[in-house]
Amino acid sequence: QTCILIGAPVDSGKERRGCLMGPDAYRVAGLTEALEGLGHHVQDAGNLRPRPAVTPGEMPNHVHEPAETIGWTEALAGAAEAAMQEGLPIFLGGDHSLSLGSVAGVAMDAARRDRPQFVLWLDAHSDYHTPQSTASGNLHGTPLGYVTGRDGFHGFPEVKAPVPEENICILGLRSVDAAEREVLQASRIRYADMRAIDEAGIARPLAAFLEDVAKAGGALHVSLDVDFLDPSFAPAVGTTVPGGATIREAHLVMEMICDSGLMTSLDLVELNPFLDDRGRTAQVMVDLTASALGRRVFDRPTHSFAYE
Ligand code: DIR
Ligand code: MN
Ligand code: MN
Ligand code: MN
Repeated sequence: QTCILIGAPVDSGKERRGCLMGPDAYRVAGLTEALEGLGHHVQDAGNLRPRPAVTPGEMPNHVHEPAETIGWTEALAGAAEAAMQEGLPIFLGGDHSLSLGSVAGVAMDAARRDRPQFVLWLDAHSDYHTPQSTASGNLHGTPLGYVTGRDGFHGFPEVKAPVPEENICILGLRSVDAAEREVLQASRIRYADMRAIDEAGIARPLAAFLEDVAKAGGALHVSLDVDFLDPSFAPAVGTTVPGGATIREAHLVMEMICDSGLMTSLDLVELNPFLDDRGRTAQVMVDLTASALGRRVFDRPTHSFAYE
């Protein structure tokens, strides 16, 4: 298959700088070579630039750099929708605010094809804030709020194809703000926090979700935040939270995604190469991407979504 690498050096979604170096770190870590080695055709589209910053409408004062994030959202939504015609886009972040645009754009493409859009969110955080509910003012905590059509994103492009809450699954949660917890629990978004994963394993909730995507004939966007992973082997992220997914849990998720054949687009987000240790986090992210796109030890002769 054709993989389209879209560099998105977005750094406006939070205070701490450095994610703008992410796209080049993935290139240096050998993403193209890894995917070509698996037989894919790789097209590196280079790095995107944001549309000129526009003054947002009513935005709470503590919201950090809304104008720049609006510019990125416009650019990314357009690029995402266009890339879906050509192959499987891989968005090289950049912080997680890039997903306001990437998810909005791929969902537009799915809507035009009359396919339901599904989203798998691999993250320590639920990223379900609005500009009104965020305490930090960091818009990297808002992409799921935006793409589901929550109110308050004044000045952002209108979300023409909102993703239904029940089509979203979050795995890896261990840091959920009070204001998000209430709305998340009241929503139809499904999620497994790290305790649930400890108790039942990560394969069960993922298999159940993939089965629903398959039954619905859906398009599947996967959004992989570096902080989904335990910081002991993925330290290059501004918001480390101990107790994350192990390297094997993360590879299992990617291998199951690959076996399902359902993934249609992918975000790699929150890598901050300035905080990395000899490139090891970038390398782990490249290896996980390779697992999602076919790297394996042995083929599994039959695959099933059932983990009963
Ligand atoms: C936090 C951090 N919940 C916030 N969010 C992060 O600022 O709203 N998401 N790091 O991945
Ligand atoms: Mn900033
Ligand atoms: Mn995130
Ligand atoms: Mn996170």
